[in-house]
Amino acid sequence: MAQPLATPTDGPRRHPAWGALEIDRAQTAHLHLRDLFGADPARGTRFRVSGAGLELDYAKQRVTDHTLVKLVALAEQSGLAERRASMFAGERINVSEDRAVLHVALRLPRTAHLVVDGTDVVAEIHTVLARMSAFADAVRSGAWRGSTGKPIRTVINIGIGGSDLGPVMADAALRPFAQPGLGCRFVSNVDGDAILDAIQGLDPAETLVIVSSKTFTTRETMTNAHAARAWLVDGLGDEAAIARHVVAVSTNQEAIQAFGIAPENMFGFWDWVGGRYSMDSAIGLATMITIGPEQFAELLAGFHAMDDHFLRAPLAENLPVIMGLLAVWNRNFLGAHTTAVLPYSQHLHRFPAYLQQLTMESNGKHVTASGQRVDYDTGAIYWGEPGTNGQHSFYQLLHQGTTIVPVDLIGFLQPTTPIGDHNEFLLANLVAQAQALAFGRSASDVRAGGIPEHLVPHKLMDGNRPSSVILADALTPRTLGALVALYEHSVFVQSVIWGVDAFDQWGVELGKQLATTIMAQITSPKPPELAHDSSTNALIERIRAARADRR
Ligand code: G6Q
Repeated sequence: MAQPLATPTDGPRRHPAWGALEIDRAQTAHLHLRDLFGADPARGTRFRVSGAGLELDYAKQRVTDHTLVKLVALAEQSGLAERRASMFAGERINVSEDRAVLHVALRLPRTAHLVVDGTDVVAEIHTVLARMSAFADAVRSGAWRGSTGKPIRTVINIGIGGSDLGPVMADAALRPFAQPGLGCRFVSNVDGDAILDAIQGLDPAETLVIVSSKTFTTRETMTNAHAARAWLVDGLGDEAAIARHVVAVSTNQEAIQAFGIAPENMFGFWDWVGGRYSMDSAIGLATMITIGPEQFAELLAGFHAMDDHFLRAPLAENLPVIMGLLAVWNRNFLGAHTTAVLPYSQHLHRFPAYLQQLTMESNGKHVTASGQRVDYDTGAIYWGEPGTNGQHSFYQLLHQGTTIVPVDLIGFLQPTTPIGDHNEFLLANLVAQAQALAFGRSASDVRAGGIPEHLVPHKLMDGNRPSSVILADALTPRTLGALVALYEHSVFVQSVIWGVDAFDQWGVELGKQLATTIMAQITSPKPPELAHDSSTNALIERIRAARADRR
């Protein structure tokens, strides 16, 4: 029989508030959201916090005032304020990789100072931002010419994971701010279809490729970058043309030079920027070219406003803190395995995918920062789609399925571009979903509608399903920055409570290593000696046979 897990000494069970929350959970388990609202008519206006232009309504979460007090106590006992201070000061809080975690520095104003290891990182950041701005302006204005003298009409960003998901998400989110006539395409997957689709119909003479890779060694990105390079050289008939058509965003200057990109066409960042926290670094170059340096500065200002709120607001009035604590409550005390993020905004259609990396790569951990196995659940599975589309697909399970799925509903009070009553219809649906999830429909309500008795069980809805509503005025660069920073810090809060390192990602290594070996075996001219398990051996043989047939 498996041994029960020992309780890690740096996990949350050591805090009195954890035990108090377990008692709270037992004492409040019978309460329905109908009871909580019935007992407190002011709940809808009291359970709200706002900051950095965002409002969080968490009245429909299954918490009482007592629960909230204990959750805040858990944050205090976990040393959240101290951990937060350490992050903002540039201490090496990514312990397993021995690195500082300083994405918050990327959005500090030019006038700020932050000295890390003897260097003022703010000055360095603004030097890169200034170079990015000059380049973005040149591309946007047409001053930057391709090798044949034509201006750039399309940018292709080649990157994967943290070097792709943020720019892709922002490109969709900020479409109304994009410069007309200047398109942006993204290639991440090593599937040849991805790069072939991206170059489809493009003139190399009017195309700029940004190779975005922190390490500049990622196999997918390098494979796609070489394919793009070959397409450019082939189309422009000249190796030297690369200088006008390929730039790089990376921390690895040597590898960039080896690729043939001149240092002046490289935009750098630092090892203290984690991939999934990098959309506001030079990795945002494609975003900056699309929306322009001024709007990019707005994006950074939104991030910074939320950083400031996170740093200064009291824990009980702090948006990321409240969101992070509610996530812990739902995960560890209500047993929720997943969380759905449902933006009522078509332009945020890639936001759930972006958040999947941010949340799951950060907190999908099985050991604490000191390496002890956890004996409690950590990061939930995040997923989602825009509303109202999701309502016509998976919401059935949210309302009547046998598993509890807390949801974040995100809405904007003003449409980016008004058209009829579309935005009101969107928001009416957002509000209705939160209401239906919370209060459901009782059997007597169903019967009151004159429904045949055999349909009553099908039509009743238990309700008591937790949700939060996040509202902002409009989806602007500033709002987007604040929204991303809200989730970044909420993820950080959860990691502090769980005692895990939110900034490493060792779990992605094994698959990459195995793929290298398997790739060599698939492409080996001689039949390789396969010493894997029988399933893996058979799959490799099958792929080799198909490859041989193709030749
Ligand atoms: C993010 C991860 C990962 C990374 C990609 C791309 O936090 O580290 O998603 O961003 O693997 O890495 P490169 O930017 O080095 O190509």
